[in-house]
Amino acid sequence: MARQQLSELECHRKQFKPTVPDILKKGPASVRPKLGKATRSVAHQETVKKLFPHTYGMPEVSFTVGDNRAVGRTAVKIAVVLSGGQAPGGHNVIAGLLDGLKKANAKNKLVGFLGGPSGILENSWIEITAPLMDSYRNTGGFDIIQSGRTKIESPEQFAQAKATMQKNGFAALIVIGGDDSNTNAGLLAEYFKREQTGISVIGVPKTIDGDLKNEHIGTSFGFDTATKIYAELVGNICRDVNSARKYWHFVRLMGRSASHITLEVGFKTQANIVLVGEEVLAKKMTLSQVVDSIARVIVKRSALKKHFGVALIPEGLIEFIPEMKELISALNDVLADNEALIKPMGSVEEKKNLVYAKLPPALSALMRSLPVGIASQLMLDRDPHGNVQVSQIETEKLLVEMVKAKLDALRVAGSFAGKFSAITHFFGYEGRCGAPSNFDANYTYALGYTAAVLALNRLTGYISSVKNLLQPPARWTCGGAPLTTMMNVERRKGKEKPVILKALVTLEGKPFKAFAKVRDAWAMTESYLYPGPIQYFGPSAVTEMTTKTLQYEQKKK
Ligand code: FBP
Repeated sequence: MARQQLSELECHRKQFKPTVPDILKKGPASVRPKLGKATRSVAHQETVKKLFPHTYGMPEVSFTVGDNRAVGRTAVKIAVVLSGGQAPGGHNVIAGLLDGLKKANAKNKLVGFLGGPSGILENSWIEITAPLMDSYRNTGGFDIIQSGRTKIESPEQFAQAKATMQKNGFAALIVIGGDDSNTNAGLLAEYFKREQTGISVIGVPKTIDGDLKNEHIGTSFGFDTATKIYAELVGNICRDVNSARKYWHFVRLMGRSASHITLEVGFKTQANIVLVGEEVLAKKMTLSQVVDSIARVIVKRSALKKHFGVALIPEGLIEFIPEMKELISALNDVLADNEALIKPMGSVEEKKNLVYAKLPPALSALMRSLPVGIASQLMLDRDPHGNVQVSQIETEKLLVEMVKAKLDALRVAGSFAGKFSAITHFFGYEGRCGAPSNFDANYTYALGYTAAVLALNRLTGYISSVKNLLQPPARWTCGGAPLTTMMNVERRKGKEKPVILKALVTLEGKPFKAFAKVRDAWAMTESYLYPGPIQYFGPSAVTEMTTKTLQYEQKKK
């Protein structure tokens, strides 16, 4: 249903007209997809080729100007689905899609599956009409059709997806999702082609985590807005810290595995400590080495009478610490193998004792060394598959408790005489549904419009690719990249699976190198930056600003 009541900002924001890349301005009928070179997957080429016999090796597609009136001749119905975690800009992808489709032929229809991929299986959808769309333009969230994390995996589910698409006469499915959802889009495209359905599947790169990127995707949408929201909050904390000068704030930031969000927020605020999970892994650091590295900064600052500071911790840190990863995996096995024994146990203590006895001695000792609350959390918070829910572990609290213990030991040894009073935060959901920044509003609209052009041209197995992102939006280039080019083979749940390669922070990458040069200065000083709230109106220097990550990665020098 169209939303009746809008906030003041939403009313004004509704008027915002995304800048359409020049190539798309005259609509799908004036865009010709130009086929480039044949492609290959990033790794494991032979295996990926075997798994995708119908869609492997397809050429890259770039859009050029040209008469293409055929795309609007027959009216089509196209379906869209939002998959996985929310990311600012999802509604504008749908707006771009709708506008692209209607521009090609006013009789074209767009429908949205409800509640994520489960909507495909349950044949649950609504039509995205113009009035409905208009009340969601330039807004955050995925509430227009909601999202979900159901994975279409089994042969029965694939057949069900095909049945739904065919029964309703949908010519294409647009999957807006992260690496896993786009992997699924690639598998569906392959299946639909094998079954000769003629149904296209096109992906759109979404995730605040920023880890779905490669030579075809400069950034996933939502990263820009989410990091701006977190940076505003962290900047405010930095200013509070610098005013009160009595607390250390430990802030965990979302990002299931990659540390891009934390690094970007680090650039935007210049907090004293910025942990990067990928560096911890590269250096094979133990938990106690991570704790020591934090304690060192606290001790040094306290020697300057600075008993305060801000530390940023990526959500995925735990899994980058090799021994913790090992512990979590062993714990998953022990919990699964002993479920019958554990289930009837009354107290957590009883359960813990059993687990301590079953774990290999070194891991048992590690688990015993963890603060009581965290050890219990490891035992209790399990996902539907029975695995430890790593994203629920309060790493910021774990680190504060362990740092406290370390500082106490240093105090006894006479090497620390300062104060340490810590406050913890977790910023995650706060950033996922914010109103998209101008960058994300423009980018998502262009991604959606591009997806419409790809689908109208009956291409399949492609992801919408909008490039040249450091230029003004009018100069962005548009096209598609085959999903198979991004795939490699990884072990998932004990089986070899083709998956889109996740882009982690690399220590050789320009963003990390830039950070490594300045982090010591950030540690000892109060060079905090206060980015403030996202600006939607006003000088372009603030309204059109992109991320430091994108700038470091894409600037020529
Ligand atoms: P996507 O990769 O699906 O975009 O989701 C990312 C994310 O926001 C992570 O940052 C976070 O760890 C996770 O989702 C939280 O998931 P949930 O919404 O299921 O709690």
